[in-house]
Amino acid sequence: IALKKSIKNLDSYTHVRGESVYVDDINIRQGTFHAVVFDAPKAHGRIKHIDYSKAEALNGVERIFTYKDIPGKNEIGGIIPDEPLFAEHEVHFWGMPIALIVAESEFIARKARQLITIDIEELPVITTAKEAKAKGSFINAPRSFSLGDTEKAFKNCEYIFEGETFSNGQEHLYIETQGAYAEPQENGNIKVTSSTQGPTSVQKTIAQVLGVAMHKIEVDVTRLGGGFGGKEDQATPWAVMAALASFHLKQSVKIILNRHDDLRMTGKRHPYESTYKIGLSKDLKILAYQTEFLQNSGASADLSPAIAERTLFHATNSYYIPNVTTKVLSCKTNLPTNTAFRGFGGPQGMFVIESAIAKAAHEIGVSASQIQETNLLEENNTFSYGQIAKKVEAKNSWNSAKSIFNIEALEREIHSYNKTHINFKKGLALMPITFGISFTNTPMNHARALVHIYLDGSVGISTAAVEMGQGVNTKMMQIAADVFSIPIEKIKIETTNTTRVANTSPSAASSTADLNGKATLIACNALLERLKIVASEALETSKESIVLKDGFVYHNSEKPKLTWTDLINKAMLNRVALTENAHYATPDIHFDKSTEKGHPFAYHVYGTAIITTTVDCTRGTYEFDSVKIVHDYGKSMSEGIDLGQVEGALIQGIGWMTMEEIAYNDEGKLLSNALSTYKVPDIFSAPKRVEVIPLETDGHDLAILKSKAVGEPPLMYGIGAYFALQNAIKAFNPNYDLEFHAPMTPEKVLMSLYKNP
Ligand code: LUZ
Ligand code: MOS
Repeated sequence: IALKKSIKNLDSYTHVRGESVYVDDINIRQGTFHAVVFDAPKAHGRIKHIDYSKAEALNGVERIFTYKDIPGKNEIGGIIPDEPLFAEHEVHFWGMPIALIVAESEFIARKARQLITIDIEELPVITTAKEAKAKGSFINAPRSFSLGDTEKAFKNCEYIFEGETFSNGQEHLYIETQGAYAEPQENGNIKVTSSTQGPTSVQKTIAQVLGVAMHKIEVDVTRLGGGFGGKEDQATPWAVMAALASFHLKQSVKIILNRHDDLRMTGKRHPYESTYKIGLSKDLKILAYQTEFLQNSGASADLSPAIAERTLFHATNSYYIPNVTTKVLSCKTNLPTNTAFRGFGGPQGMFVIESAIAKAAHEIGVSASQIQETNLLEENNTFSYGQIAKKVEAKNSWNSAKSIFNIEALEREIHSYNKTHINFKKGLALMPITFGISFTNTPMNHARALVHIYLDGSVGISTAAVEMGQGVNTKMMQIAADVFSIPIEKIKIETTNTTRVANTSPSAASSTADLNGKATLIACNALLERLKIVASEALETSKESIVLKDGFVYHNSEKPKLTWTDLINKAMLNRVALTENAHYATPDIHFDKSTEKGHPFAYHVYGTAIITTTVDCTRGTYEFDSVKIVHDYGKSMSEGIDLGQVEGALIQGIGWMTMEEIAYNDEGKLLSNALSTYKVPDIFSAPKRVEVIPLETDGHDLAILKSKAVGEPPLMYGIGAYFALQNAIKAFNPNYDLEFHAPMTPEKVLMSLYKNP
């Protein structure tokens, strides 16, 4: 069966019927308790006293758990052990968990929460990365990448520009909020259903907090209602809390954060304050580039060090710059611990280089696209981290976008529109992207698959992949269907479960389909080889002449000799193993942190977007007229799913750059704490037209069936939205002094339109 590239995400059938199961939909056991978190009402301070007595006395409250009830370690940090599950004597952010209230119902637990009183001696609050830097408040040591000799190169530059940029955080807004359900099993074992991207880290952390062996904890995931990185690390605490309560009470415990609690207690994309210095030659070659990124990490490390690292990896986006010095500081503040978010620090880095280019273009008096085009990455260029760029598609995607979408005509159209309109102005920007695929932490790049063929010929597959709407389960089915040449209906993807596939990396880094798909492919191919031997014996022919096609076994003729089910029956009678367990680890990748050089990425994904906008210059409001993209899918194995990823990521990127505005006050309290004050793009603010043309390329051998990773890269097309708006503002207000402070909200657009007129 040739791959059905037009396949739909198979989850869509249960989604539209409301039959898809999320944590909150599980049939709960009789006697299940419900839990609500009591959290810090101040961003920084010493806990003087907490009075739980009234809450404990409330009818229906079973028990309140604090750090004192932890039998193992009060520690949930991943990369650095600096994060308690429950605050002990100090609180470090507004929303930091202090206790877990367990009651007969969520309603009662919430009521009890209101009865708790707390006395906190307040300490100084840091909310910005700059303040943290000034006070020497850091998560870890700074990191720095360098290539060439930046200092010397600046001496030879015709133009040098310096400036500052800011990009704000971003709320994940997964539709399914954080949650978990813990059920006690016999012998003190616990099964936890979690809405997590990383079942193994949930399992490991529960074991650590409870002080038990990992094999006592089973973590199961059916699917997530969105993750976007927000559940790579931060699904863990809620699962640990449910497990802790279940451990003590010997009862099932369920916790589902409501939207308010989720918004207040969980971290977001990291805000970055950055400075840049860019140097260009007379013919617009970028000769030197220097940056310092201040990452607002929040109260503890979480994934911040890895995210900071990816900022450095993507600091030059799609450009070759021979002399680069980049530095990143992970700044410890009193905000909720910021975390993974689609792009993982890459977008933050790319926004700075695009800002530097926009600034240079403005000052020199050329268009930014001239500078972008002049510096696009070419084959065998070196990235600042030492990897040699291979199979580069930067120019190919750029030139294709320009010609396919007729950029000259678009530019002429905009020019004449702006000439004839006074109160409305249009702007256009091009946004090339280059994104590295692999976990930057090399040891994480592995996965396993467990494939059973049942005796009726149906197939069950378990992997480490977590389905979170991205369609990875459909891709796994396609792989098995392709290898066995059987219809997709014969294949089932099991839940992601730590007892079937152990020691897994999270579903993240756009790599889930590649890693788990390769493992599935290896397992299926091993079974196929075995089955071909069975067939060749049954048909008394050579193994090489056996072909499986469309559910039948053939050899040397058009007539099928056996059905797939006959073949499986014969294999059973011959006592041949119909189960295979396969392991895949990405070859060829390595990175040496002592030199900050290596070959960390299996491959890169490329593409170019052209974004156009119309600004209402009386109101500051805007629309995106169109986004036209040429994207490098490699050889897409599921065109609809991949297109969905591009569209979703693009709009999420535009939201980050233009309308999603996270606000904390100086005391560290989240102001944008509801969906009435935090706006994500809806159908009305989505671009009026989105066109995505696949770039014709060979794909890459390290991509599953040459179908390149698609989850994160297209988010960064959204960065172009900022610069399209800026160009429209410039058309109205030539005296506008460029600022690089995202998001570019309508308020900010309005102010910019009338600044120094
Ligand atoms: N998660 C992670 C990621 O742990 N390492 C990565 O390199 C990464 N990249 C993107 C998204 N999540
Ligand atoms: Mo992620 S930002 O969990 O790939």
